[in-house]
Amino acid sequence: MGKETKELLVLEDILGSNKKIASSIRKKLTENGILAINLLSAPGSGKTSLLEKIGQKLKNKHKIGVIEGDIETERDADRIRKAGLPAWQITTHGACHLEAKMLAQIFDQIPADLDFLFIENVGNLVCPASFDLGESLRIVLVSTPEGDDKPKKYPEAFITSQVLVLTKCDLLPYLPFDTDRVIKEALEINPHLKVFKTSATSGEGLDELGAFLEAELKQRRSQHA
Ligand SMILES: Nc1nc2c(ncn2[C@@H]2O[C@H](COP(=O)(O)OP(=O)(O)O)[C@@H](O)[C@H]2O)c(=O)[nH]1
Ligand SMILES: [Mg+2]
Repeated sequence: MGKETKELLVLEDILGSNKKIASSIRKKLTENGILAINLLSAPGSGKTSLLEKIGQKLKNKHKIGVIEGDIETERDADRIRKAGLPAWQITTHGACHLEAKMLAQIFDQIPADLDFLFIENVGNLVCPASFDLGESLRIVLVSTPEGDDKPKKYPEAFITSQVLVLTKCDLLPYLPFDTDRVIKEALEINPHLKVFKTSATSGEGLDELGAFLEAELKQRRSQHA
């Protein structure tokens, strides 16, 4: 067997076992009526800031938990706790993405009566796209300073997501970022993407995103009932 074939078989094995664990996580979350949301994007694109703000909006009406994925440190979980939300940090010690087995290890700490479970993946637009975590909704974020050429360079993240959130839209007056181009490219890759333009700084688009998430929760619960 050639080296490349062996590598492919190992990868298929890892993805296969990840899929099994993810399916059992999804089953438990769905049974408990929890909407789990996996956030994918490059480092620094505004995942934690968005969660701080959207979490504060939703927490008056809903029970929320946040899983934070990072290579090292508890920094993002600390930020989320400061925003008044419970958070669990997973440190991957080098791995560039979260895997379902990492969630399974802390799963018994997650309250069964949550409404929303947000999962902030490791900052990376590539590897996290291949690993199902048992979520019911996947959000890909693109921040305006990253440039408007990203969807076709990193298609997998856009193909596997249901929602595209453009972040840091308050910076648009200062950047050569063509919002229409990004949305057009993203929709060419995945026509089903629901798109939101947001800013954690100005608050733009957060009410709309919050209302969408609440509607998704309601719809999925009624489907499962
Ligand atoms: N101007 C602006 N800066 C933002 C916004 N959201 C986040 N940032 C800044 O971008 C940097 C990275 O944000 P962070 O939430 O840590 O990104 P993450 O690595 O994806 O979690 C921080 O310095 C934030 O203050 C935004 O909406 N507008
Ligand atoms: Mg973060």
